[in-house]
Amino acid sequence: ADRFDLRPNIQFNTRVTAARFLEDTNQWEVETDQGDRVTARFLITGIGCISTGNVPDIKGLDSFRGEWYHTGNWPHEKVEFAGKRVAVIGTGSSGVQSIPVIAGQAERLTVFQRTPQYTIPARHETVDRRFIEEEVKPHYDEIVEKIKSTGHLAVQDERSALEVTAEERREKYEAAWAEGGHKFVAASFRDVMTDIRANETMADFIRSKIRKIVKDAETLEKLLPTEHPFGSKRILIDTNYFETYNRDNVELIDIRHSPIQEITPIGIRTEDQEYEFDIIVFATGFDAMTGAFFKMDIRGRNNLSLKDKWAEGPKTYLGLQTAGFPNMFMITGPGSPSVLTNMPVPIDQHVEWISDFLQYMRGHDIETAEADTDAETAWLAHVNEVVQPTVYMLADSWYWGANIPGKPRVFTPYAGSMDSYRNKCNEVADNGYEGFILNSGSRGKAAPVT
Ligand code: NA7
Repeated sequence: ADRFDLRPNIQFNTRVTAARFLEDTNQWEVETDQGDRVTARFLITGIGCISTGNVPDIKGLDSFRGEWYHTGNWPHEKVEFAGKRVAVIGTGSSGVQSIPVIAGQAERLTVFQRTPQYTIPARHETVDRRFIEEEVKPHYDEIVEKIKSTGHLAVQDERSALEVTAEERREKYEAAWAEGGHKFVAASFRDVMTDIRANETMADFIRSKIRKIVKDAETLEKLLPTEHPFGSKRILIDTNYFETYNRDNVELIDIRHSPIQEITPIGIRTEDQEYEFDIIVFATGFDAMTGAFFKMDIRGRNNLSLKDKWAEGPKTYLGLQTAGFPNMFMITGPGSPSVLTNMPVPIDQHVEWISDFLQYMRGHDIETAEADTDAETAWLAHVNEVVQPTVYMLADSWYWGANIPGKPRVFTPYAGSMDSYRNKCNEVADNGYEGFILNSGSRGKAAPVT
């Protein structure tokens, strides 16, 4: 912020509560919780895809006498787990990554699991200076280019997992497991995310690893993921997750078979039993993709609220704009690759694409740009089409909004490749921003640009 002298352009500790498009002046009026009322020609949201925490509506939470936290809203002060009986609800990324850490500090940890997960060792390690100086800096441009096109540096094996021998497959998976991280999939066979039989070879391999790690037979049985394909929910990476269940102070409760009934003043009661806790940690995820939008009252033309427009699921053109909301752009909005690729990549691409569009508008005397409804409908159909051949179809996940009761079941991110998405955006720009209605003219008297 200091290097680029950005501080004068940033207002800290401020929450936007509402934004309204004023049709007579073609301006956005933005309201904040600090009492500001600001007008601007453009409204660009960079509010994150997974930034609104979801604490499930479990009966009795108000009555709990201990402390409780949500992983997405963690306090800045240290939470003291030592000597405490702790519950963690949820085993997504936040669960599998916090469980080993909490287990190392708490007197006793009880994990409430709804769905067993596949997770890959992260193998985090210190990056040494020699690696940065000799292997990264001299190849910086090359690395950036590669990441821009695919989202990662891994080289995918162009073969099918099914066309190699079982021995070759095992060797490849073993090497990838030893290296760890998301490369496990990115550097694997081309069809593990699209062919269920290929996918099953990988799922089997991970289950064999879990079997080797977890010692207690009953706990192992609960931990084995069998009901959804690998990668159909967000792929997780962890440090010592499965190993944690070998500790004496850790217990796993399967709430798929014995659901949580209520939270009591002293703990959690499932169908079978009541457990006592000092601290409950909700690792229960987020109201993803749309939650942060709906926390603001955003209104476009004709006072149409975004919440009403998206009541059946978000509708966007390229995940960059939504029809009826002129000059409002979304960075990594619903319908763009966002969370399905390495986040800095789609953010970077959107920021550059939007900046170019704003310059184009300035250069061509365009007052407002807004997505055309037909283009939006066609894009939505395309987003639905590209997810069909993928394993994402085969599980409930936050990609579908399935973790929030009552949320429409719609696949929100764009499941095509980053490369094809980038090409499409570039093509739209090269064709004079086709699919956008561009109006020129003086304020309030917008006329279509021919
Ligand atoms: P996730 O991936 O949405 O995981 C949430 C976990 O909480 C998951 O295991 C859910 O089980 C469980 N959950 C959600 N609601 C409930 C209720 N009501 N009762 C019991 N269990 C519940 O969120 P994370 O924070 O872990 O990760 C989000 C992203 O952040 C992640 O993908 C990374 O990109 C970083 P389920 O699987 O739905 O049965």
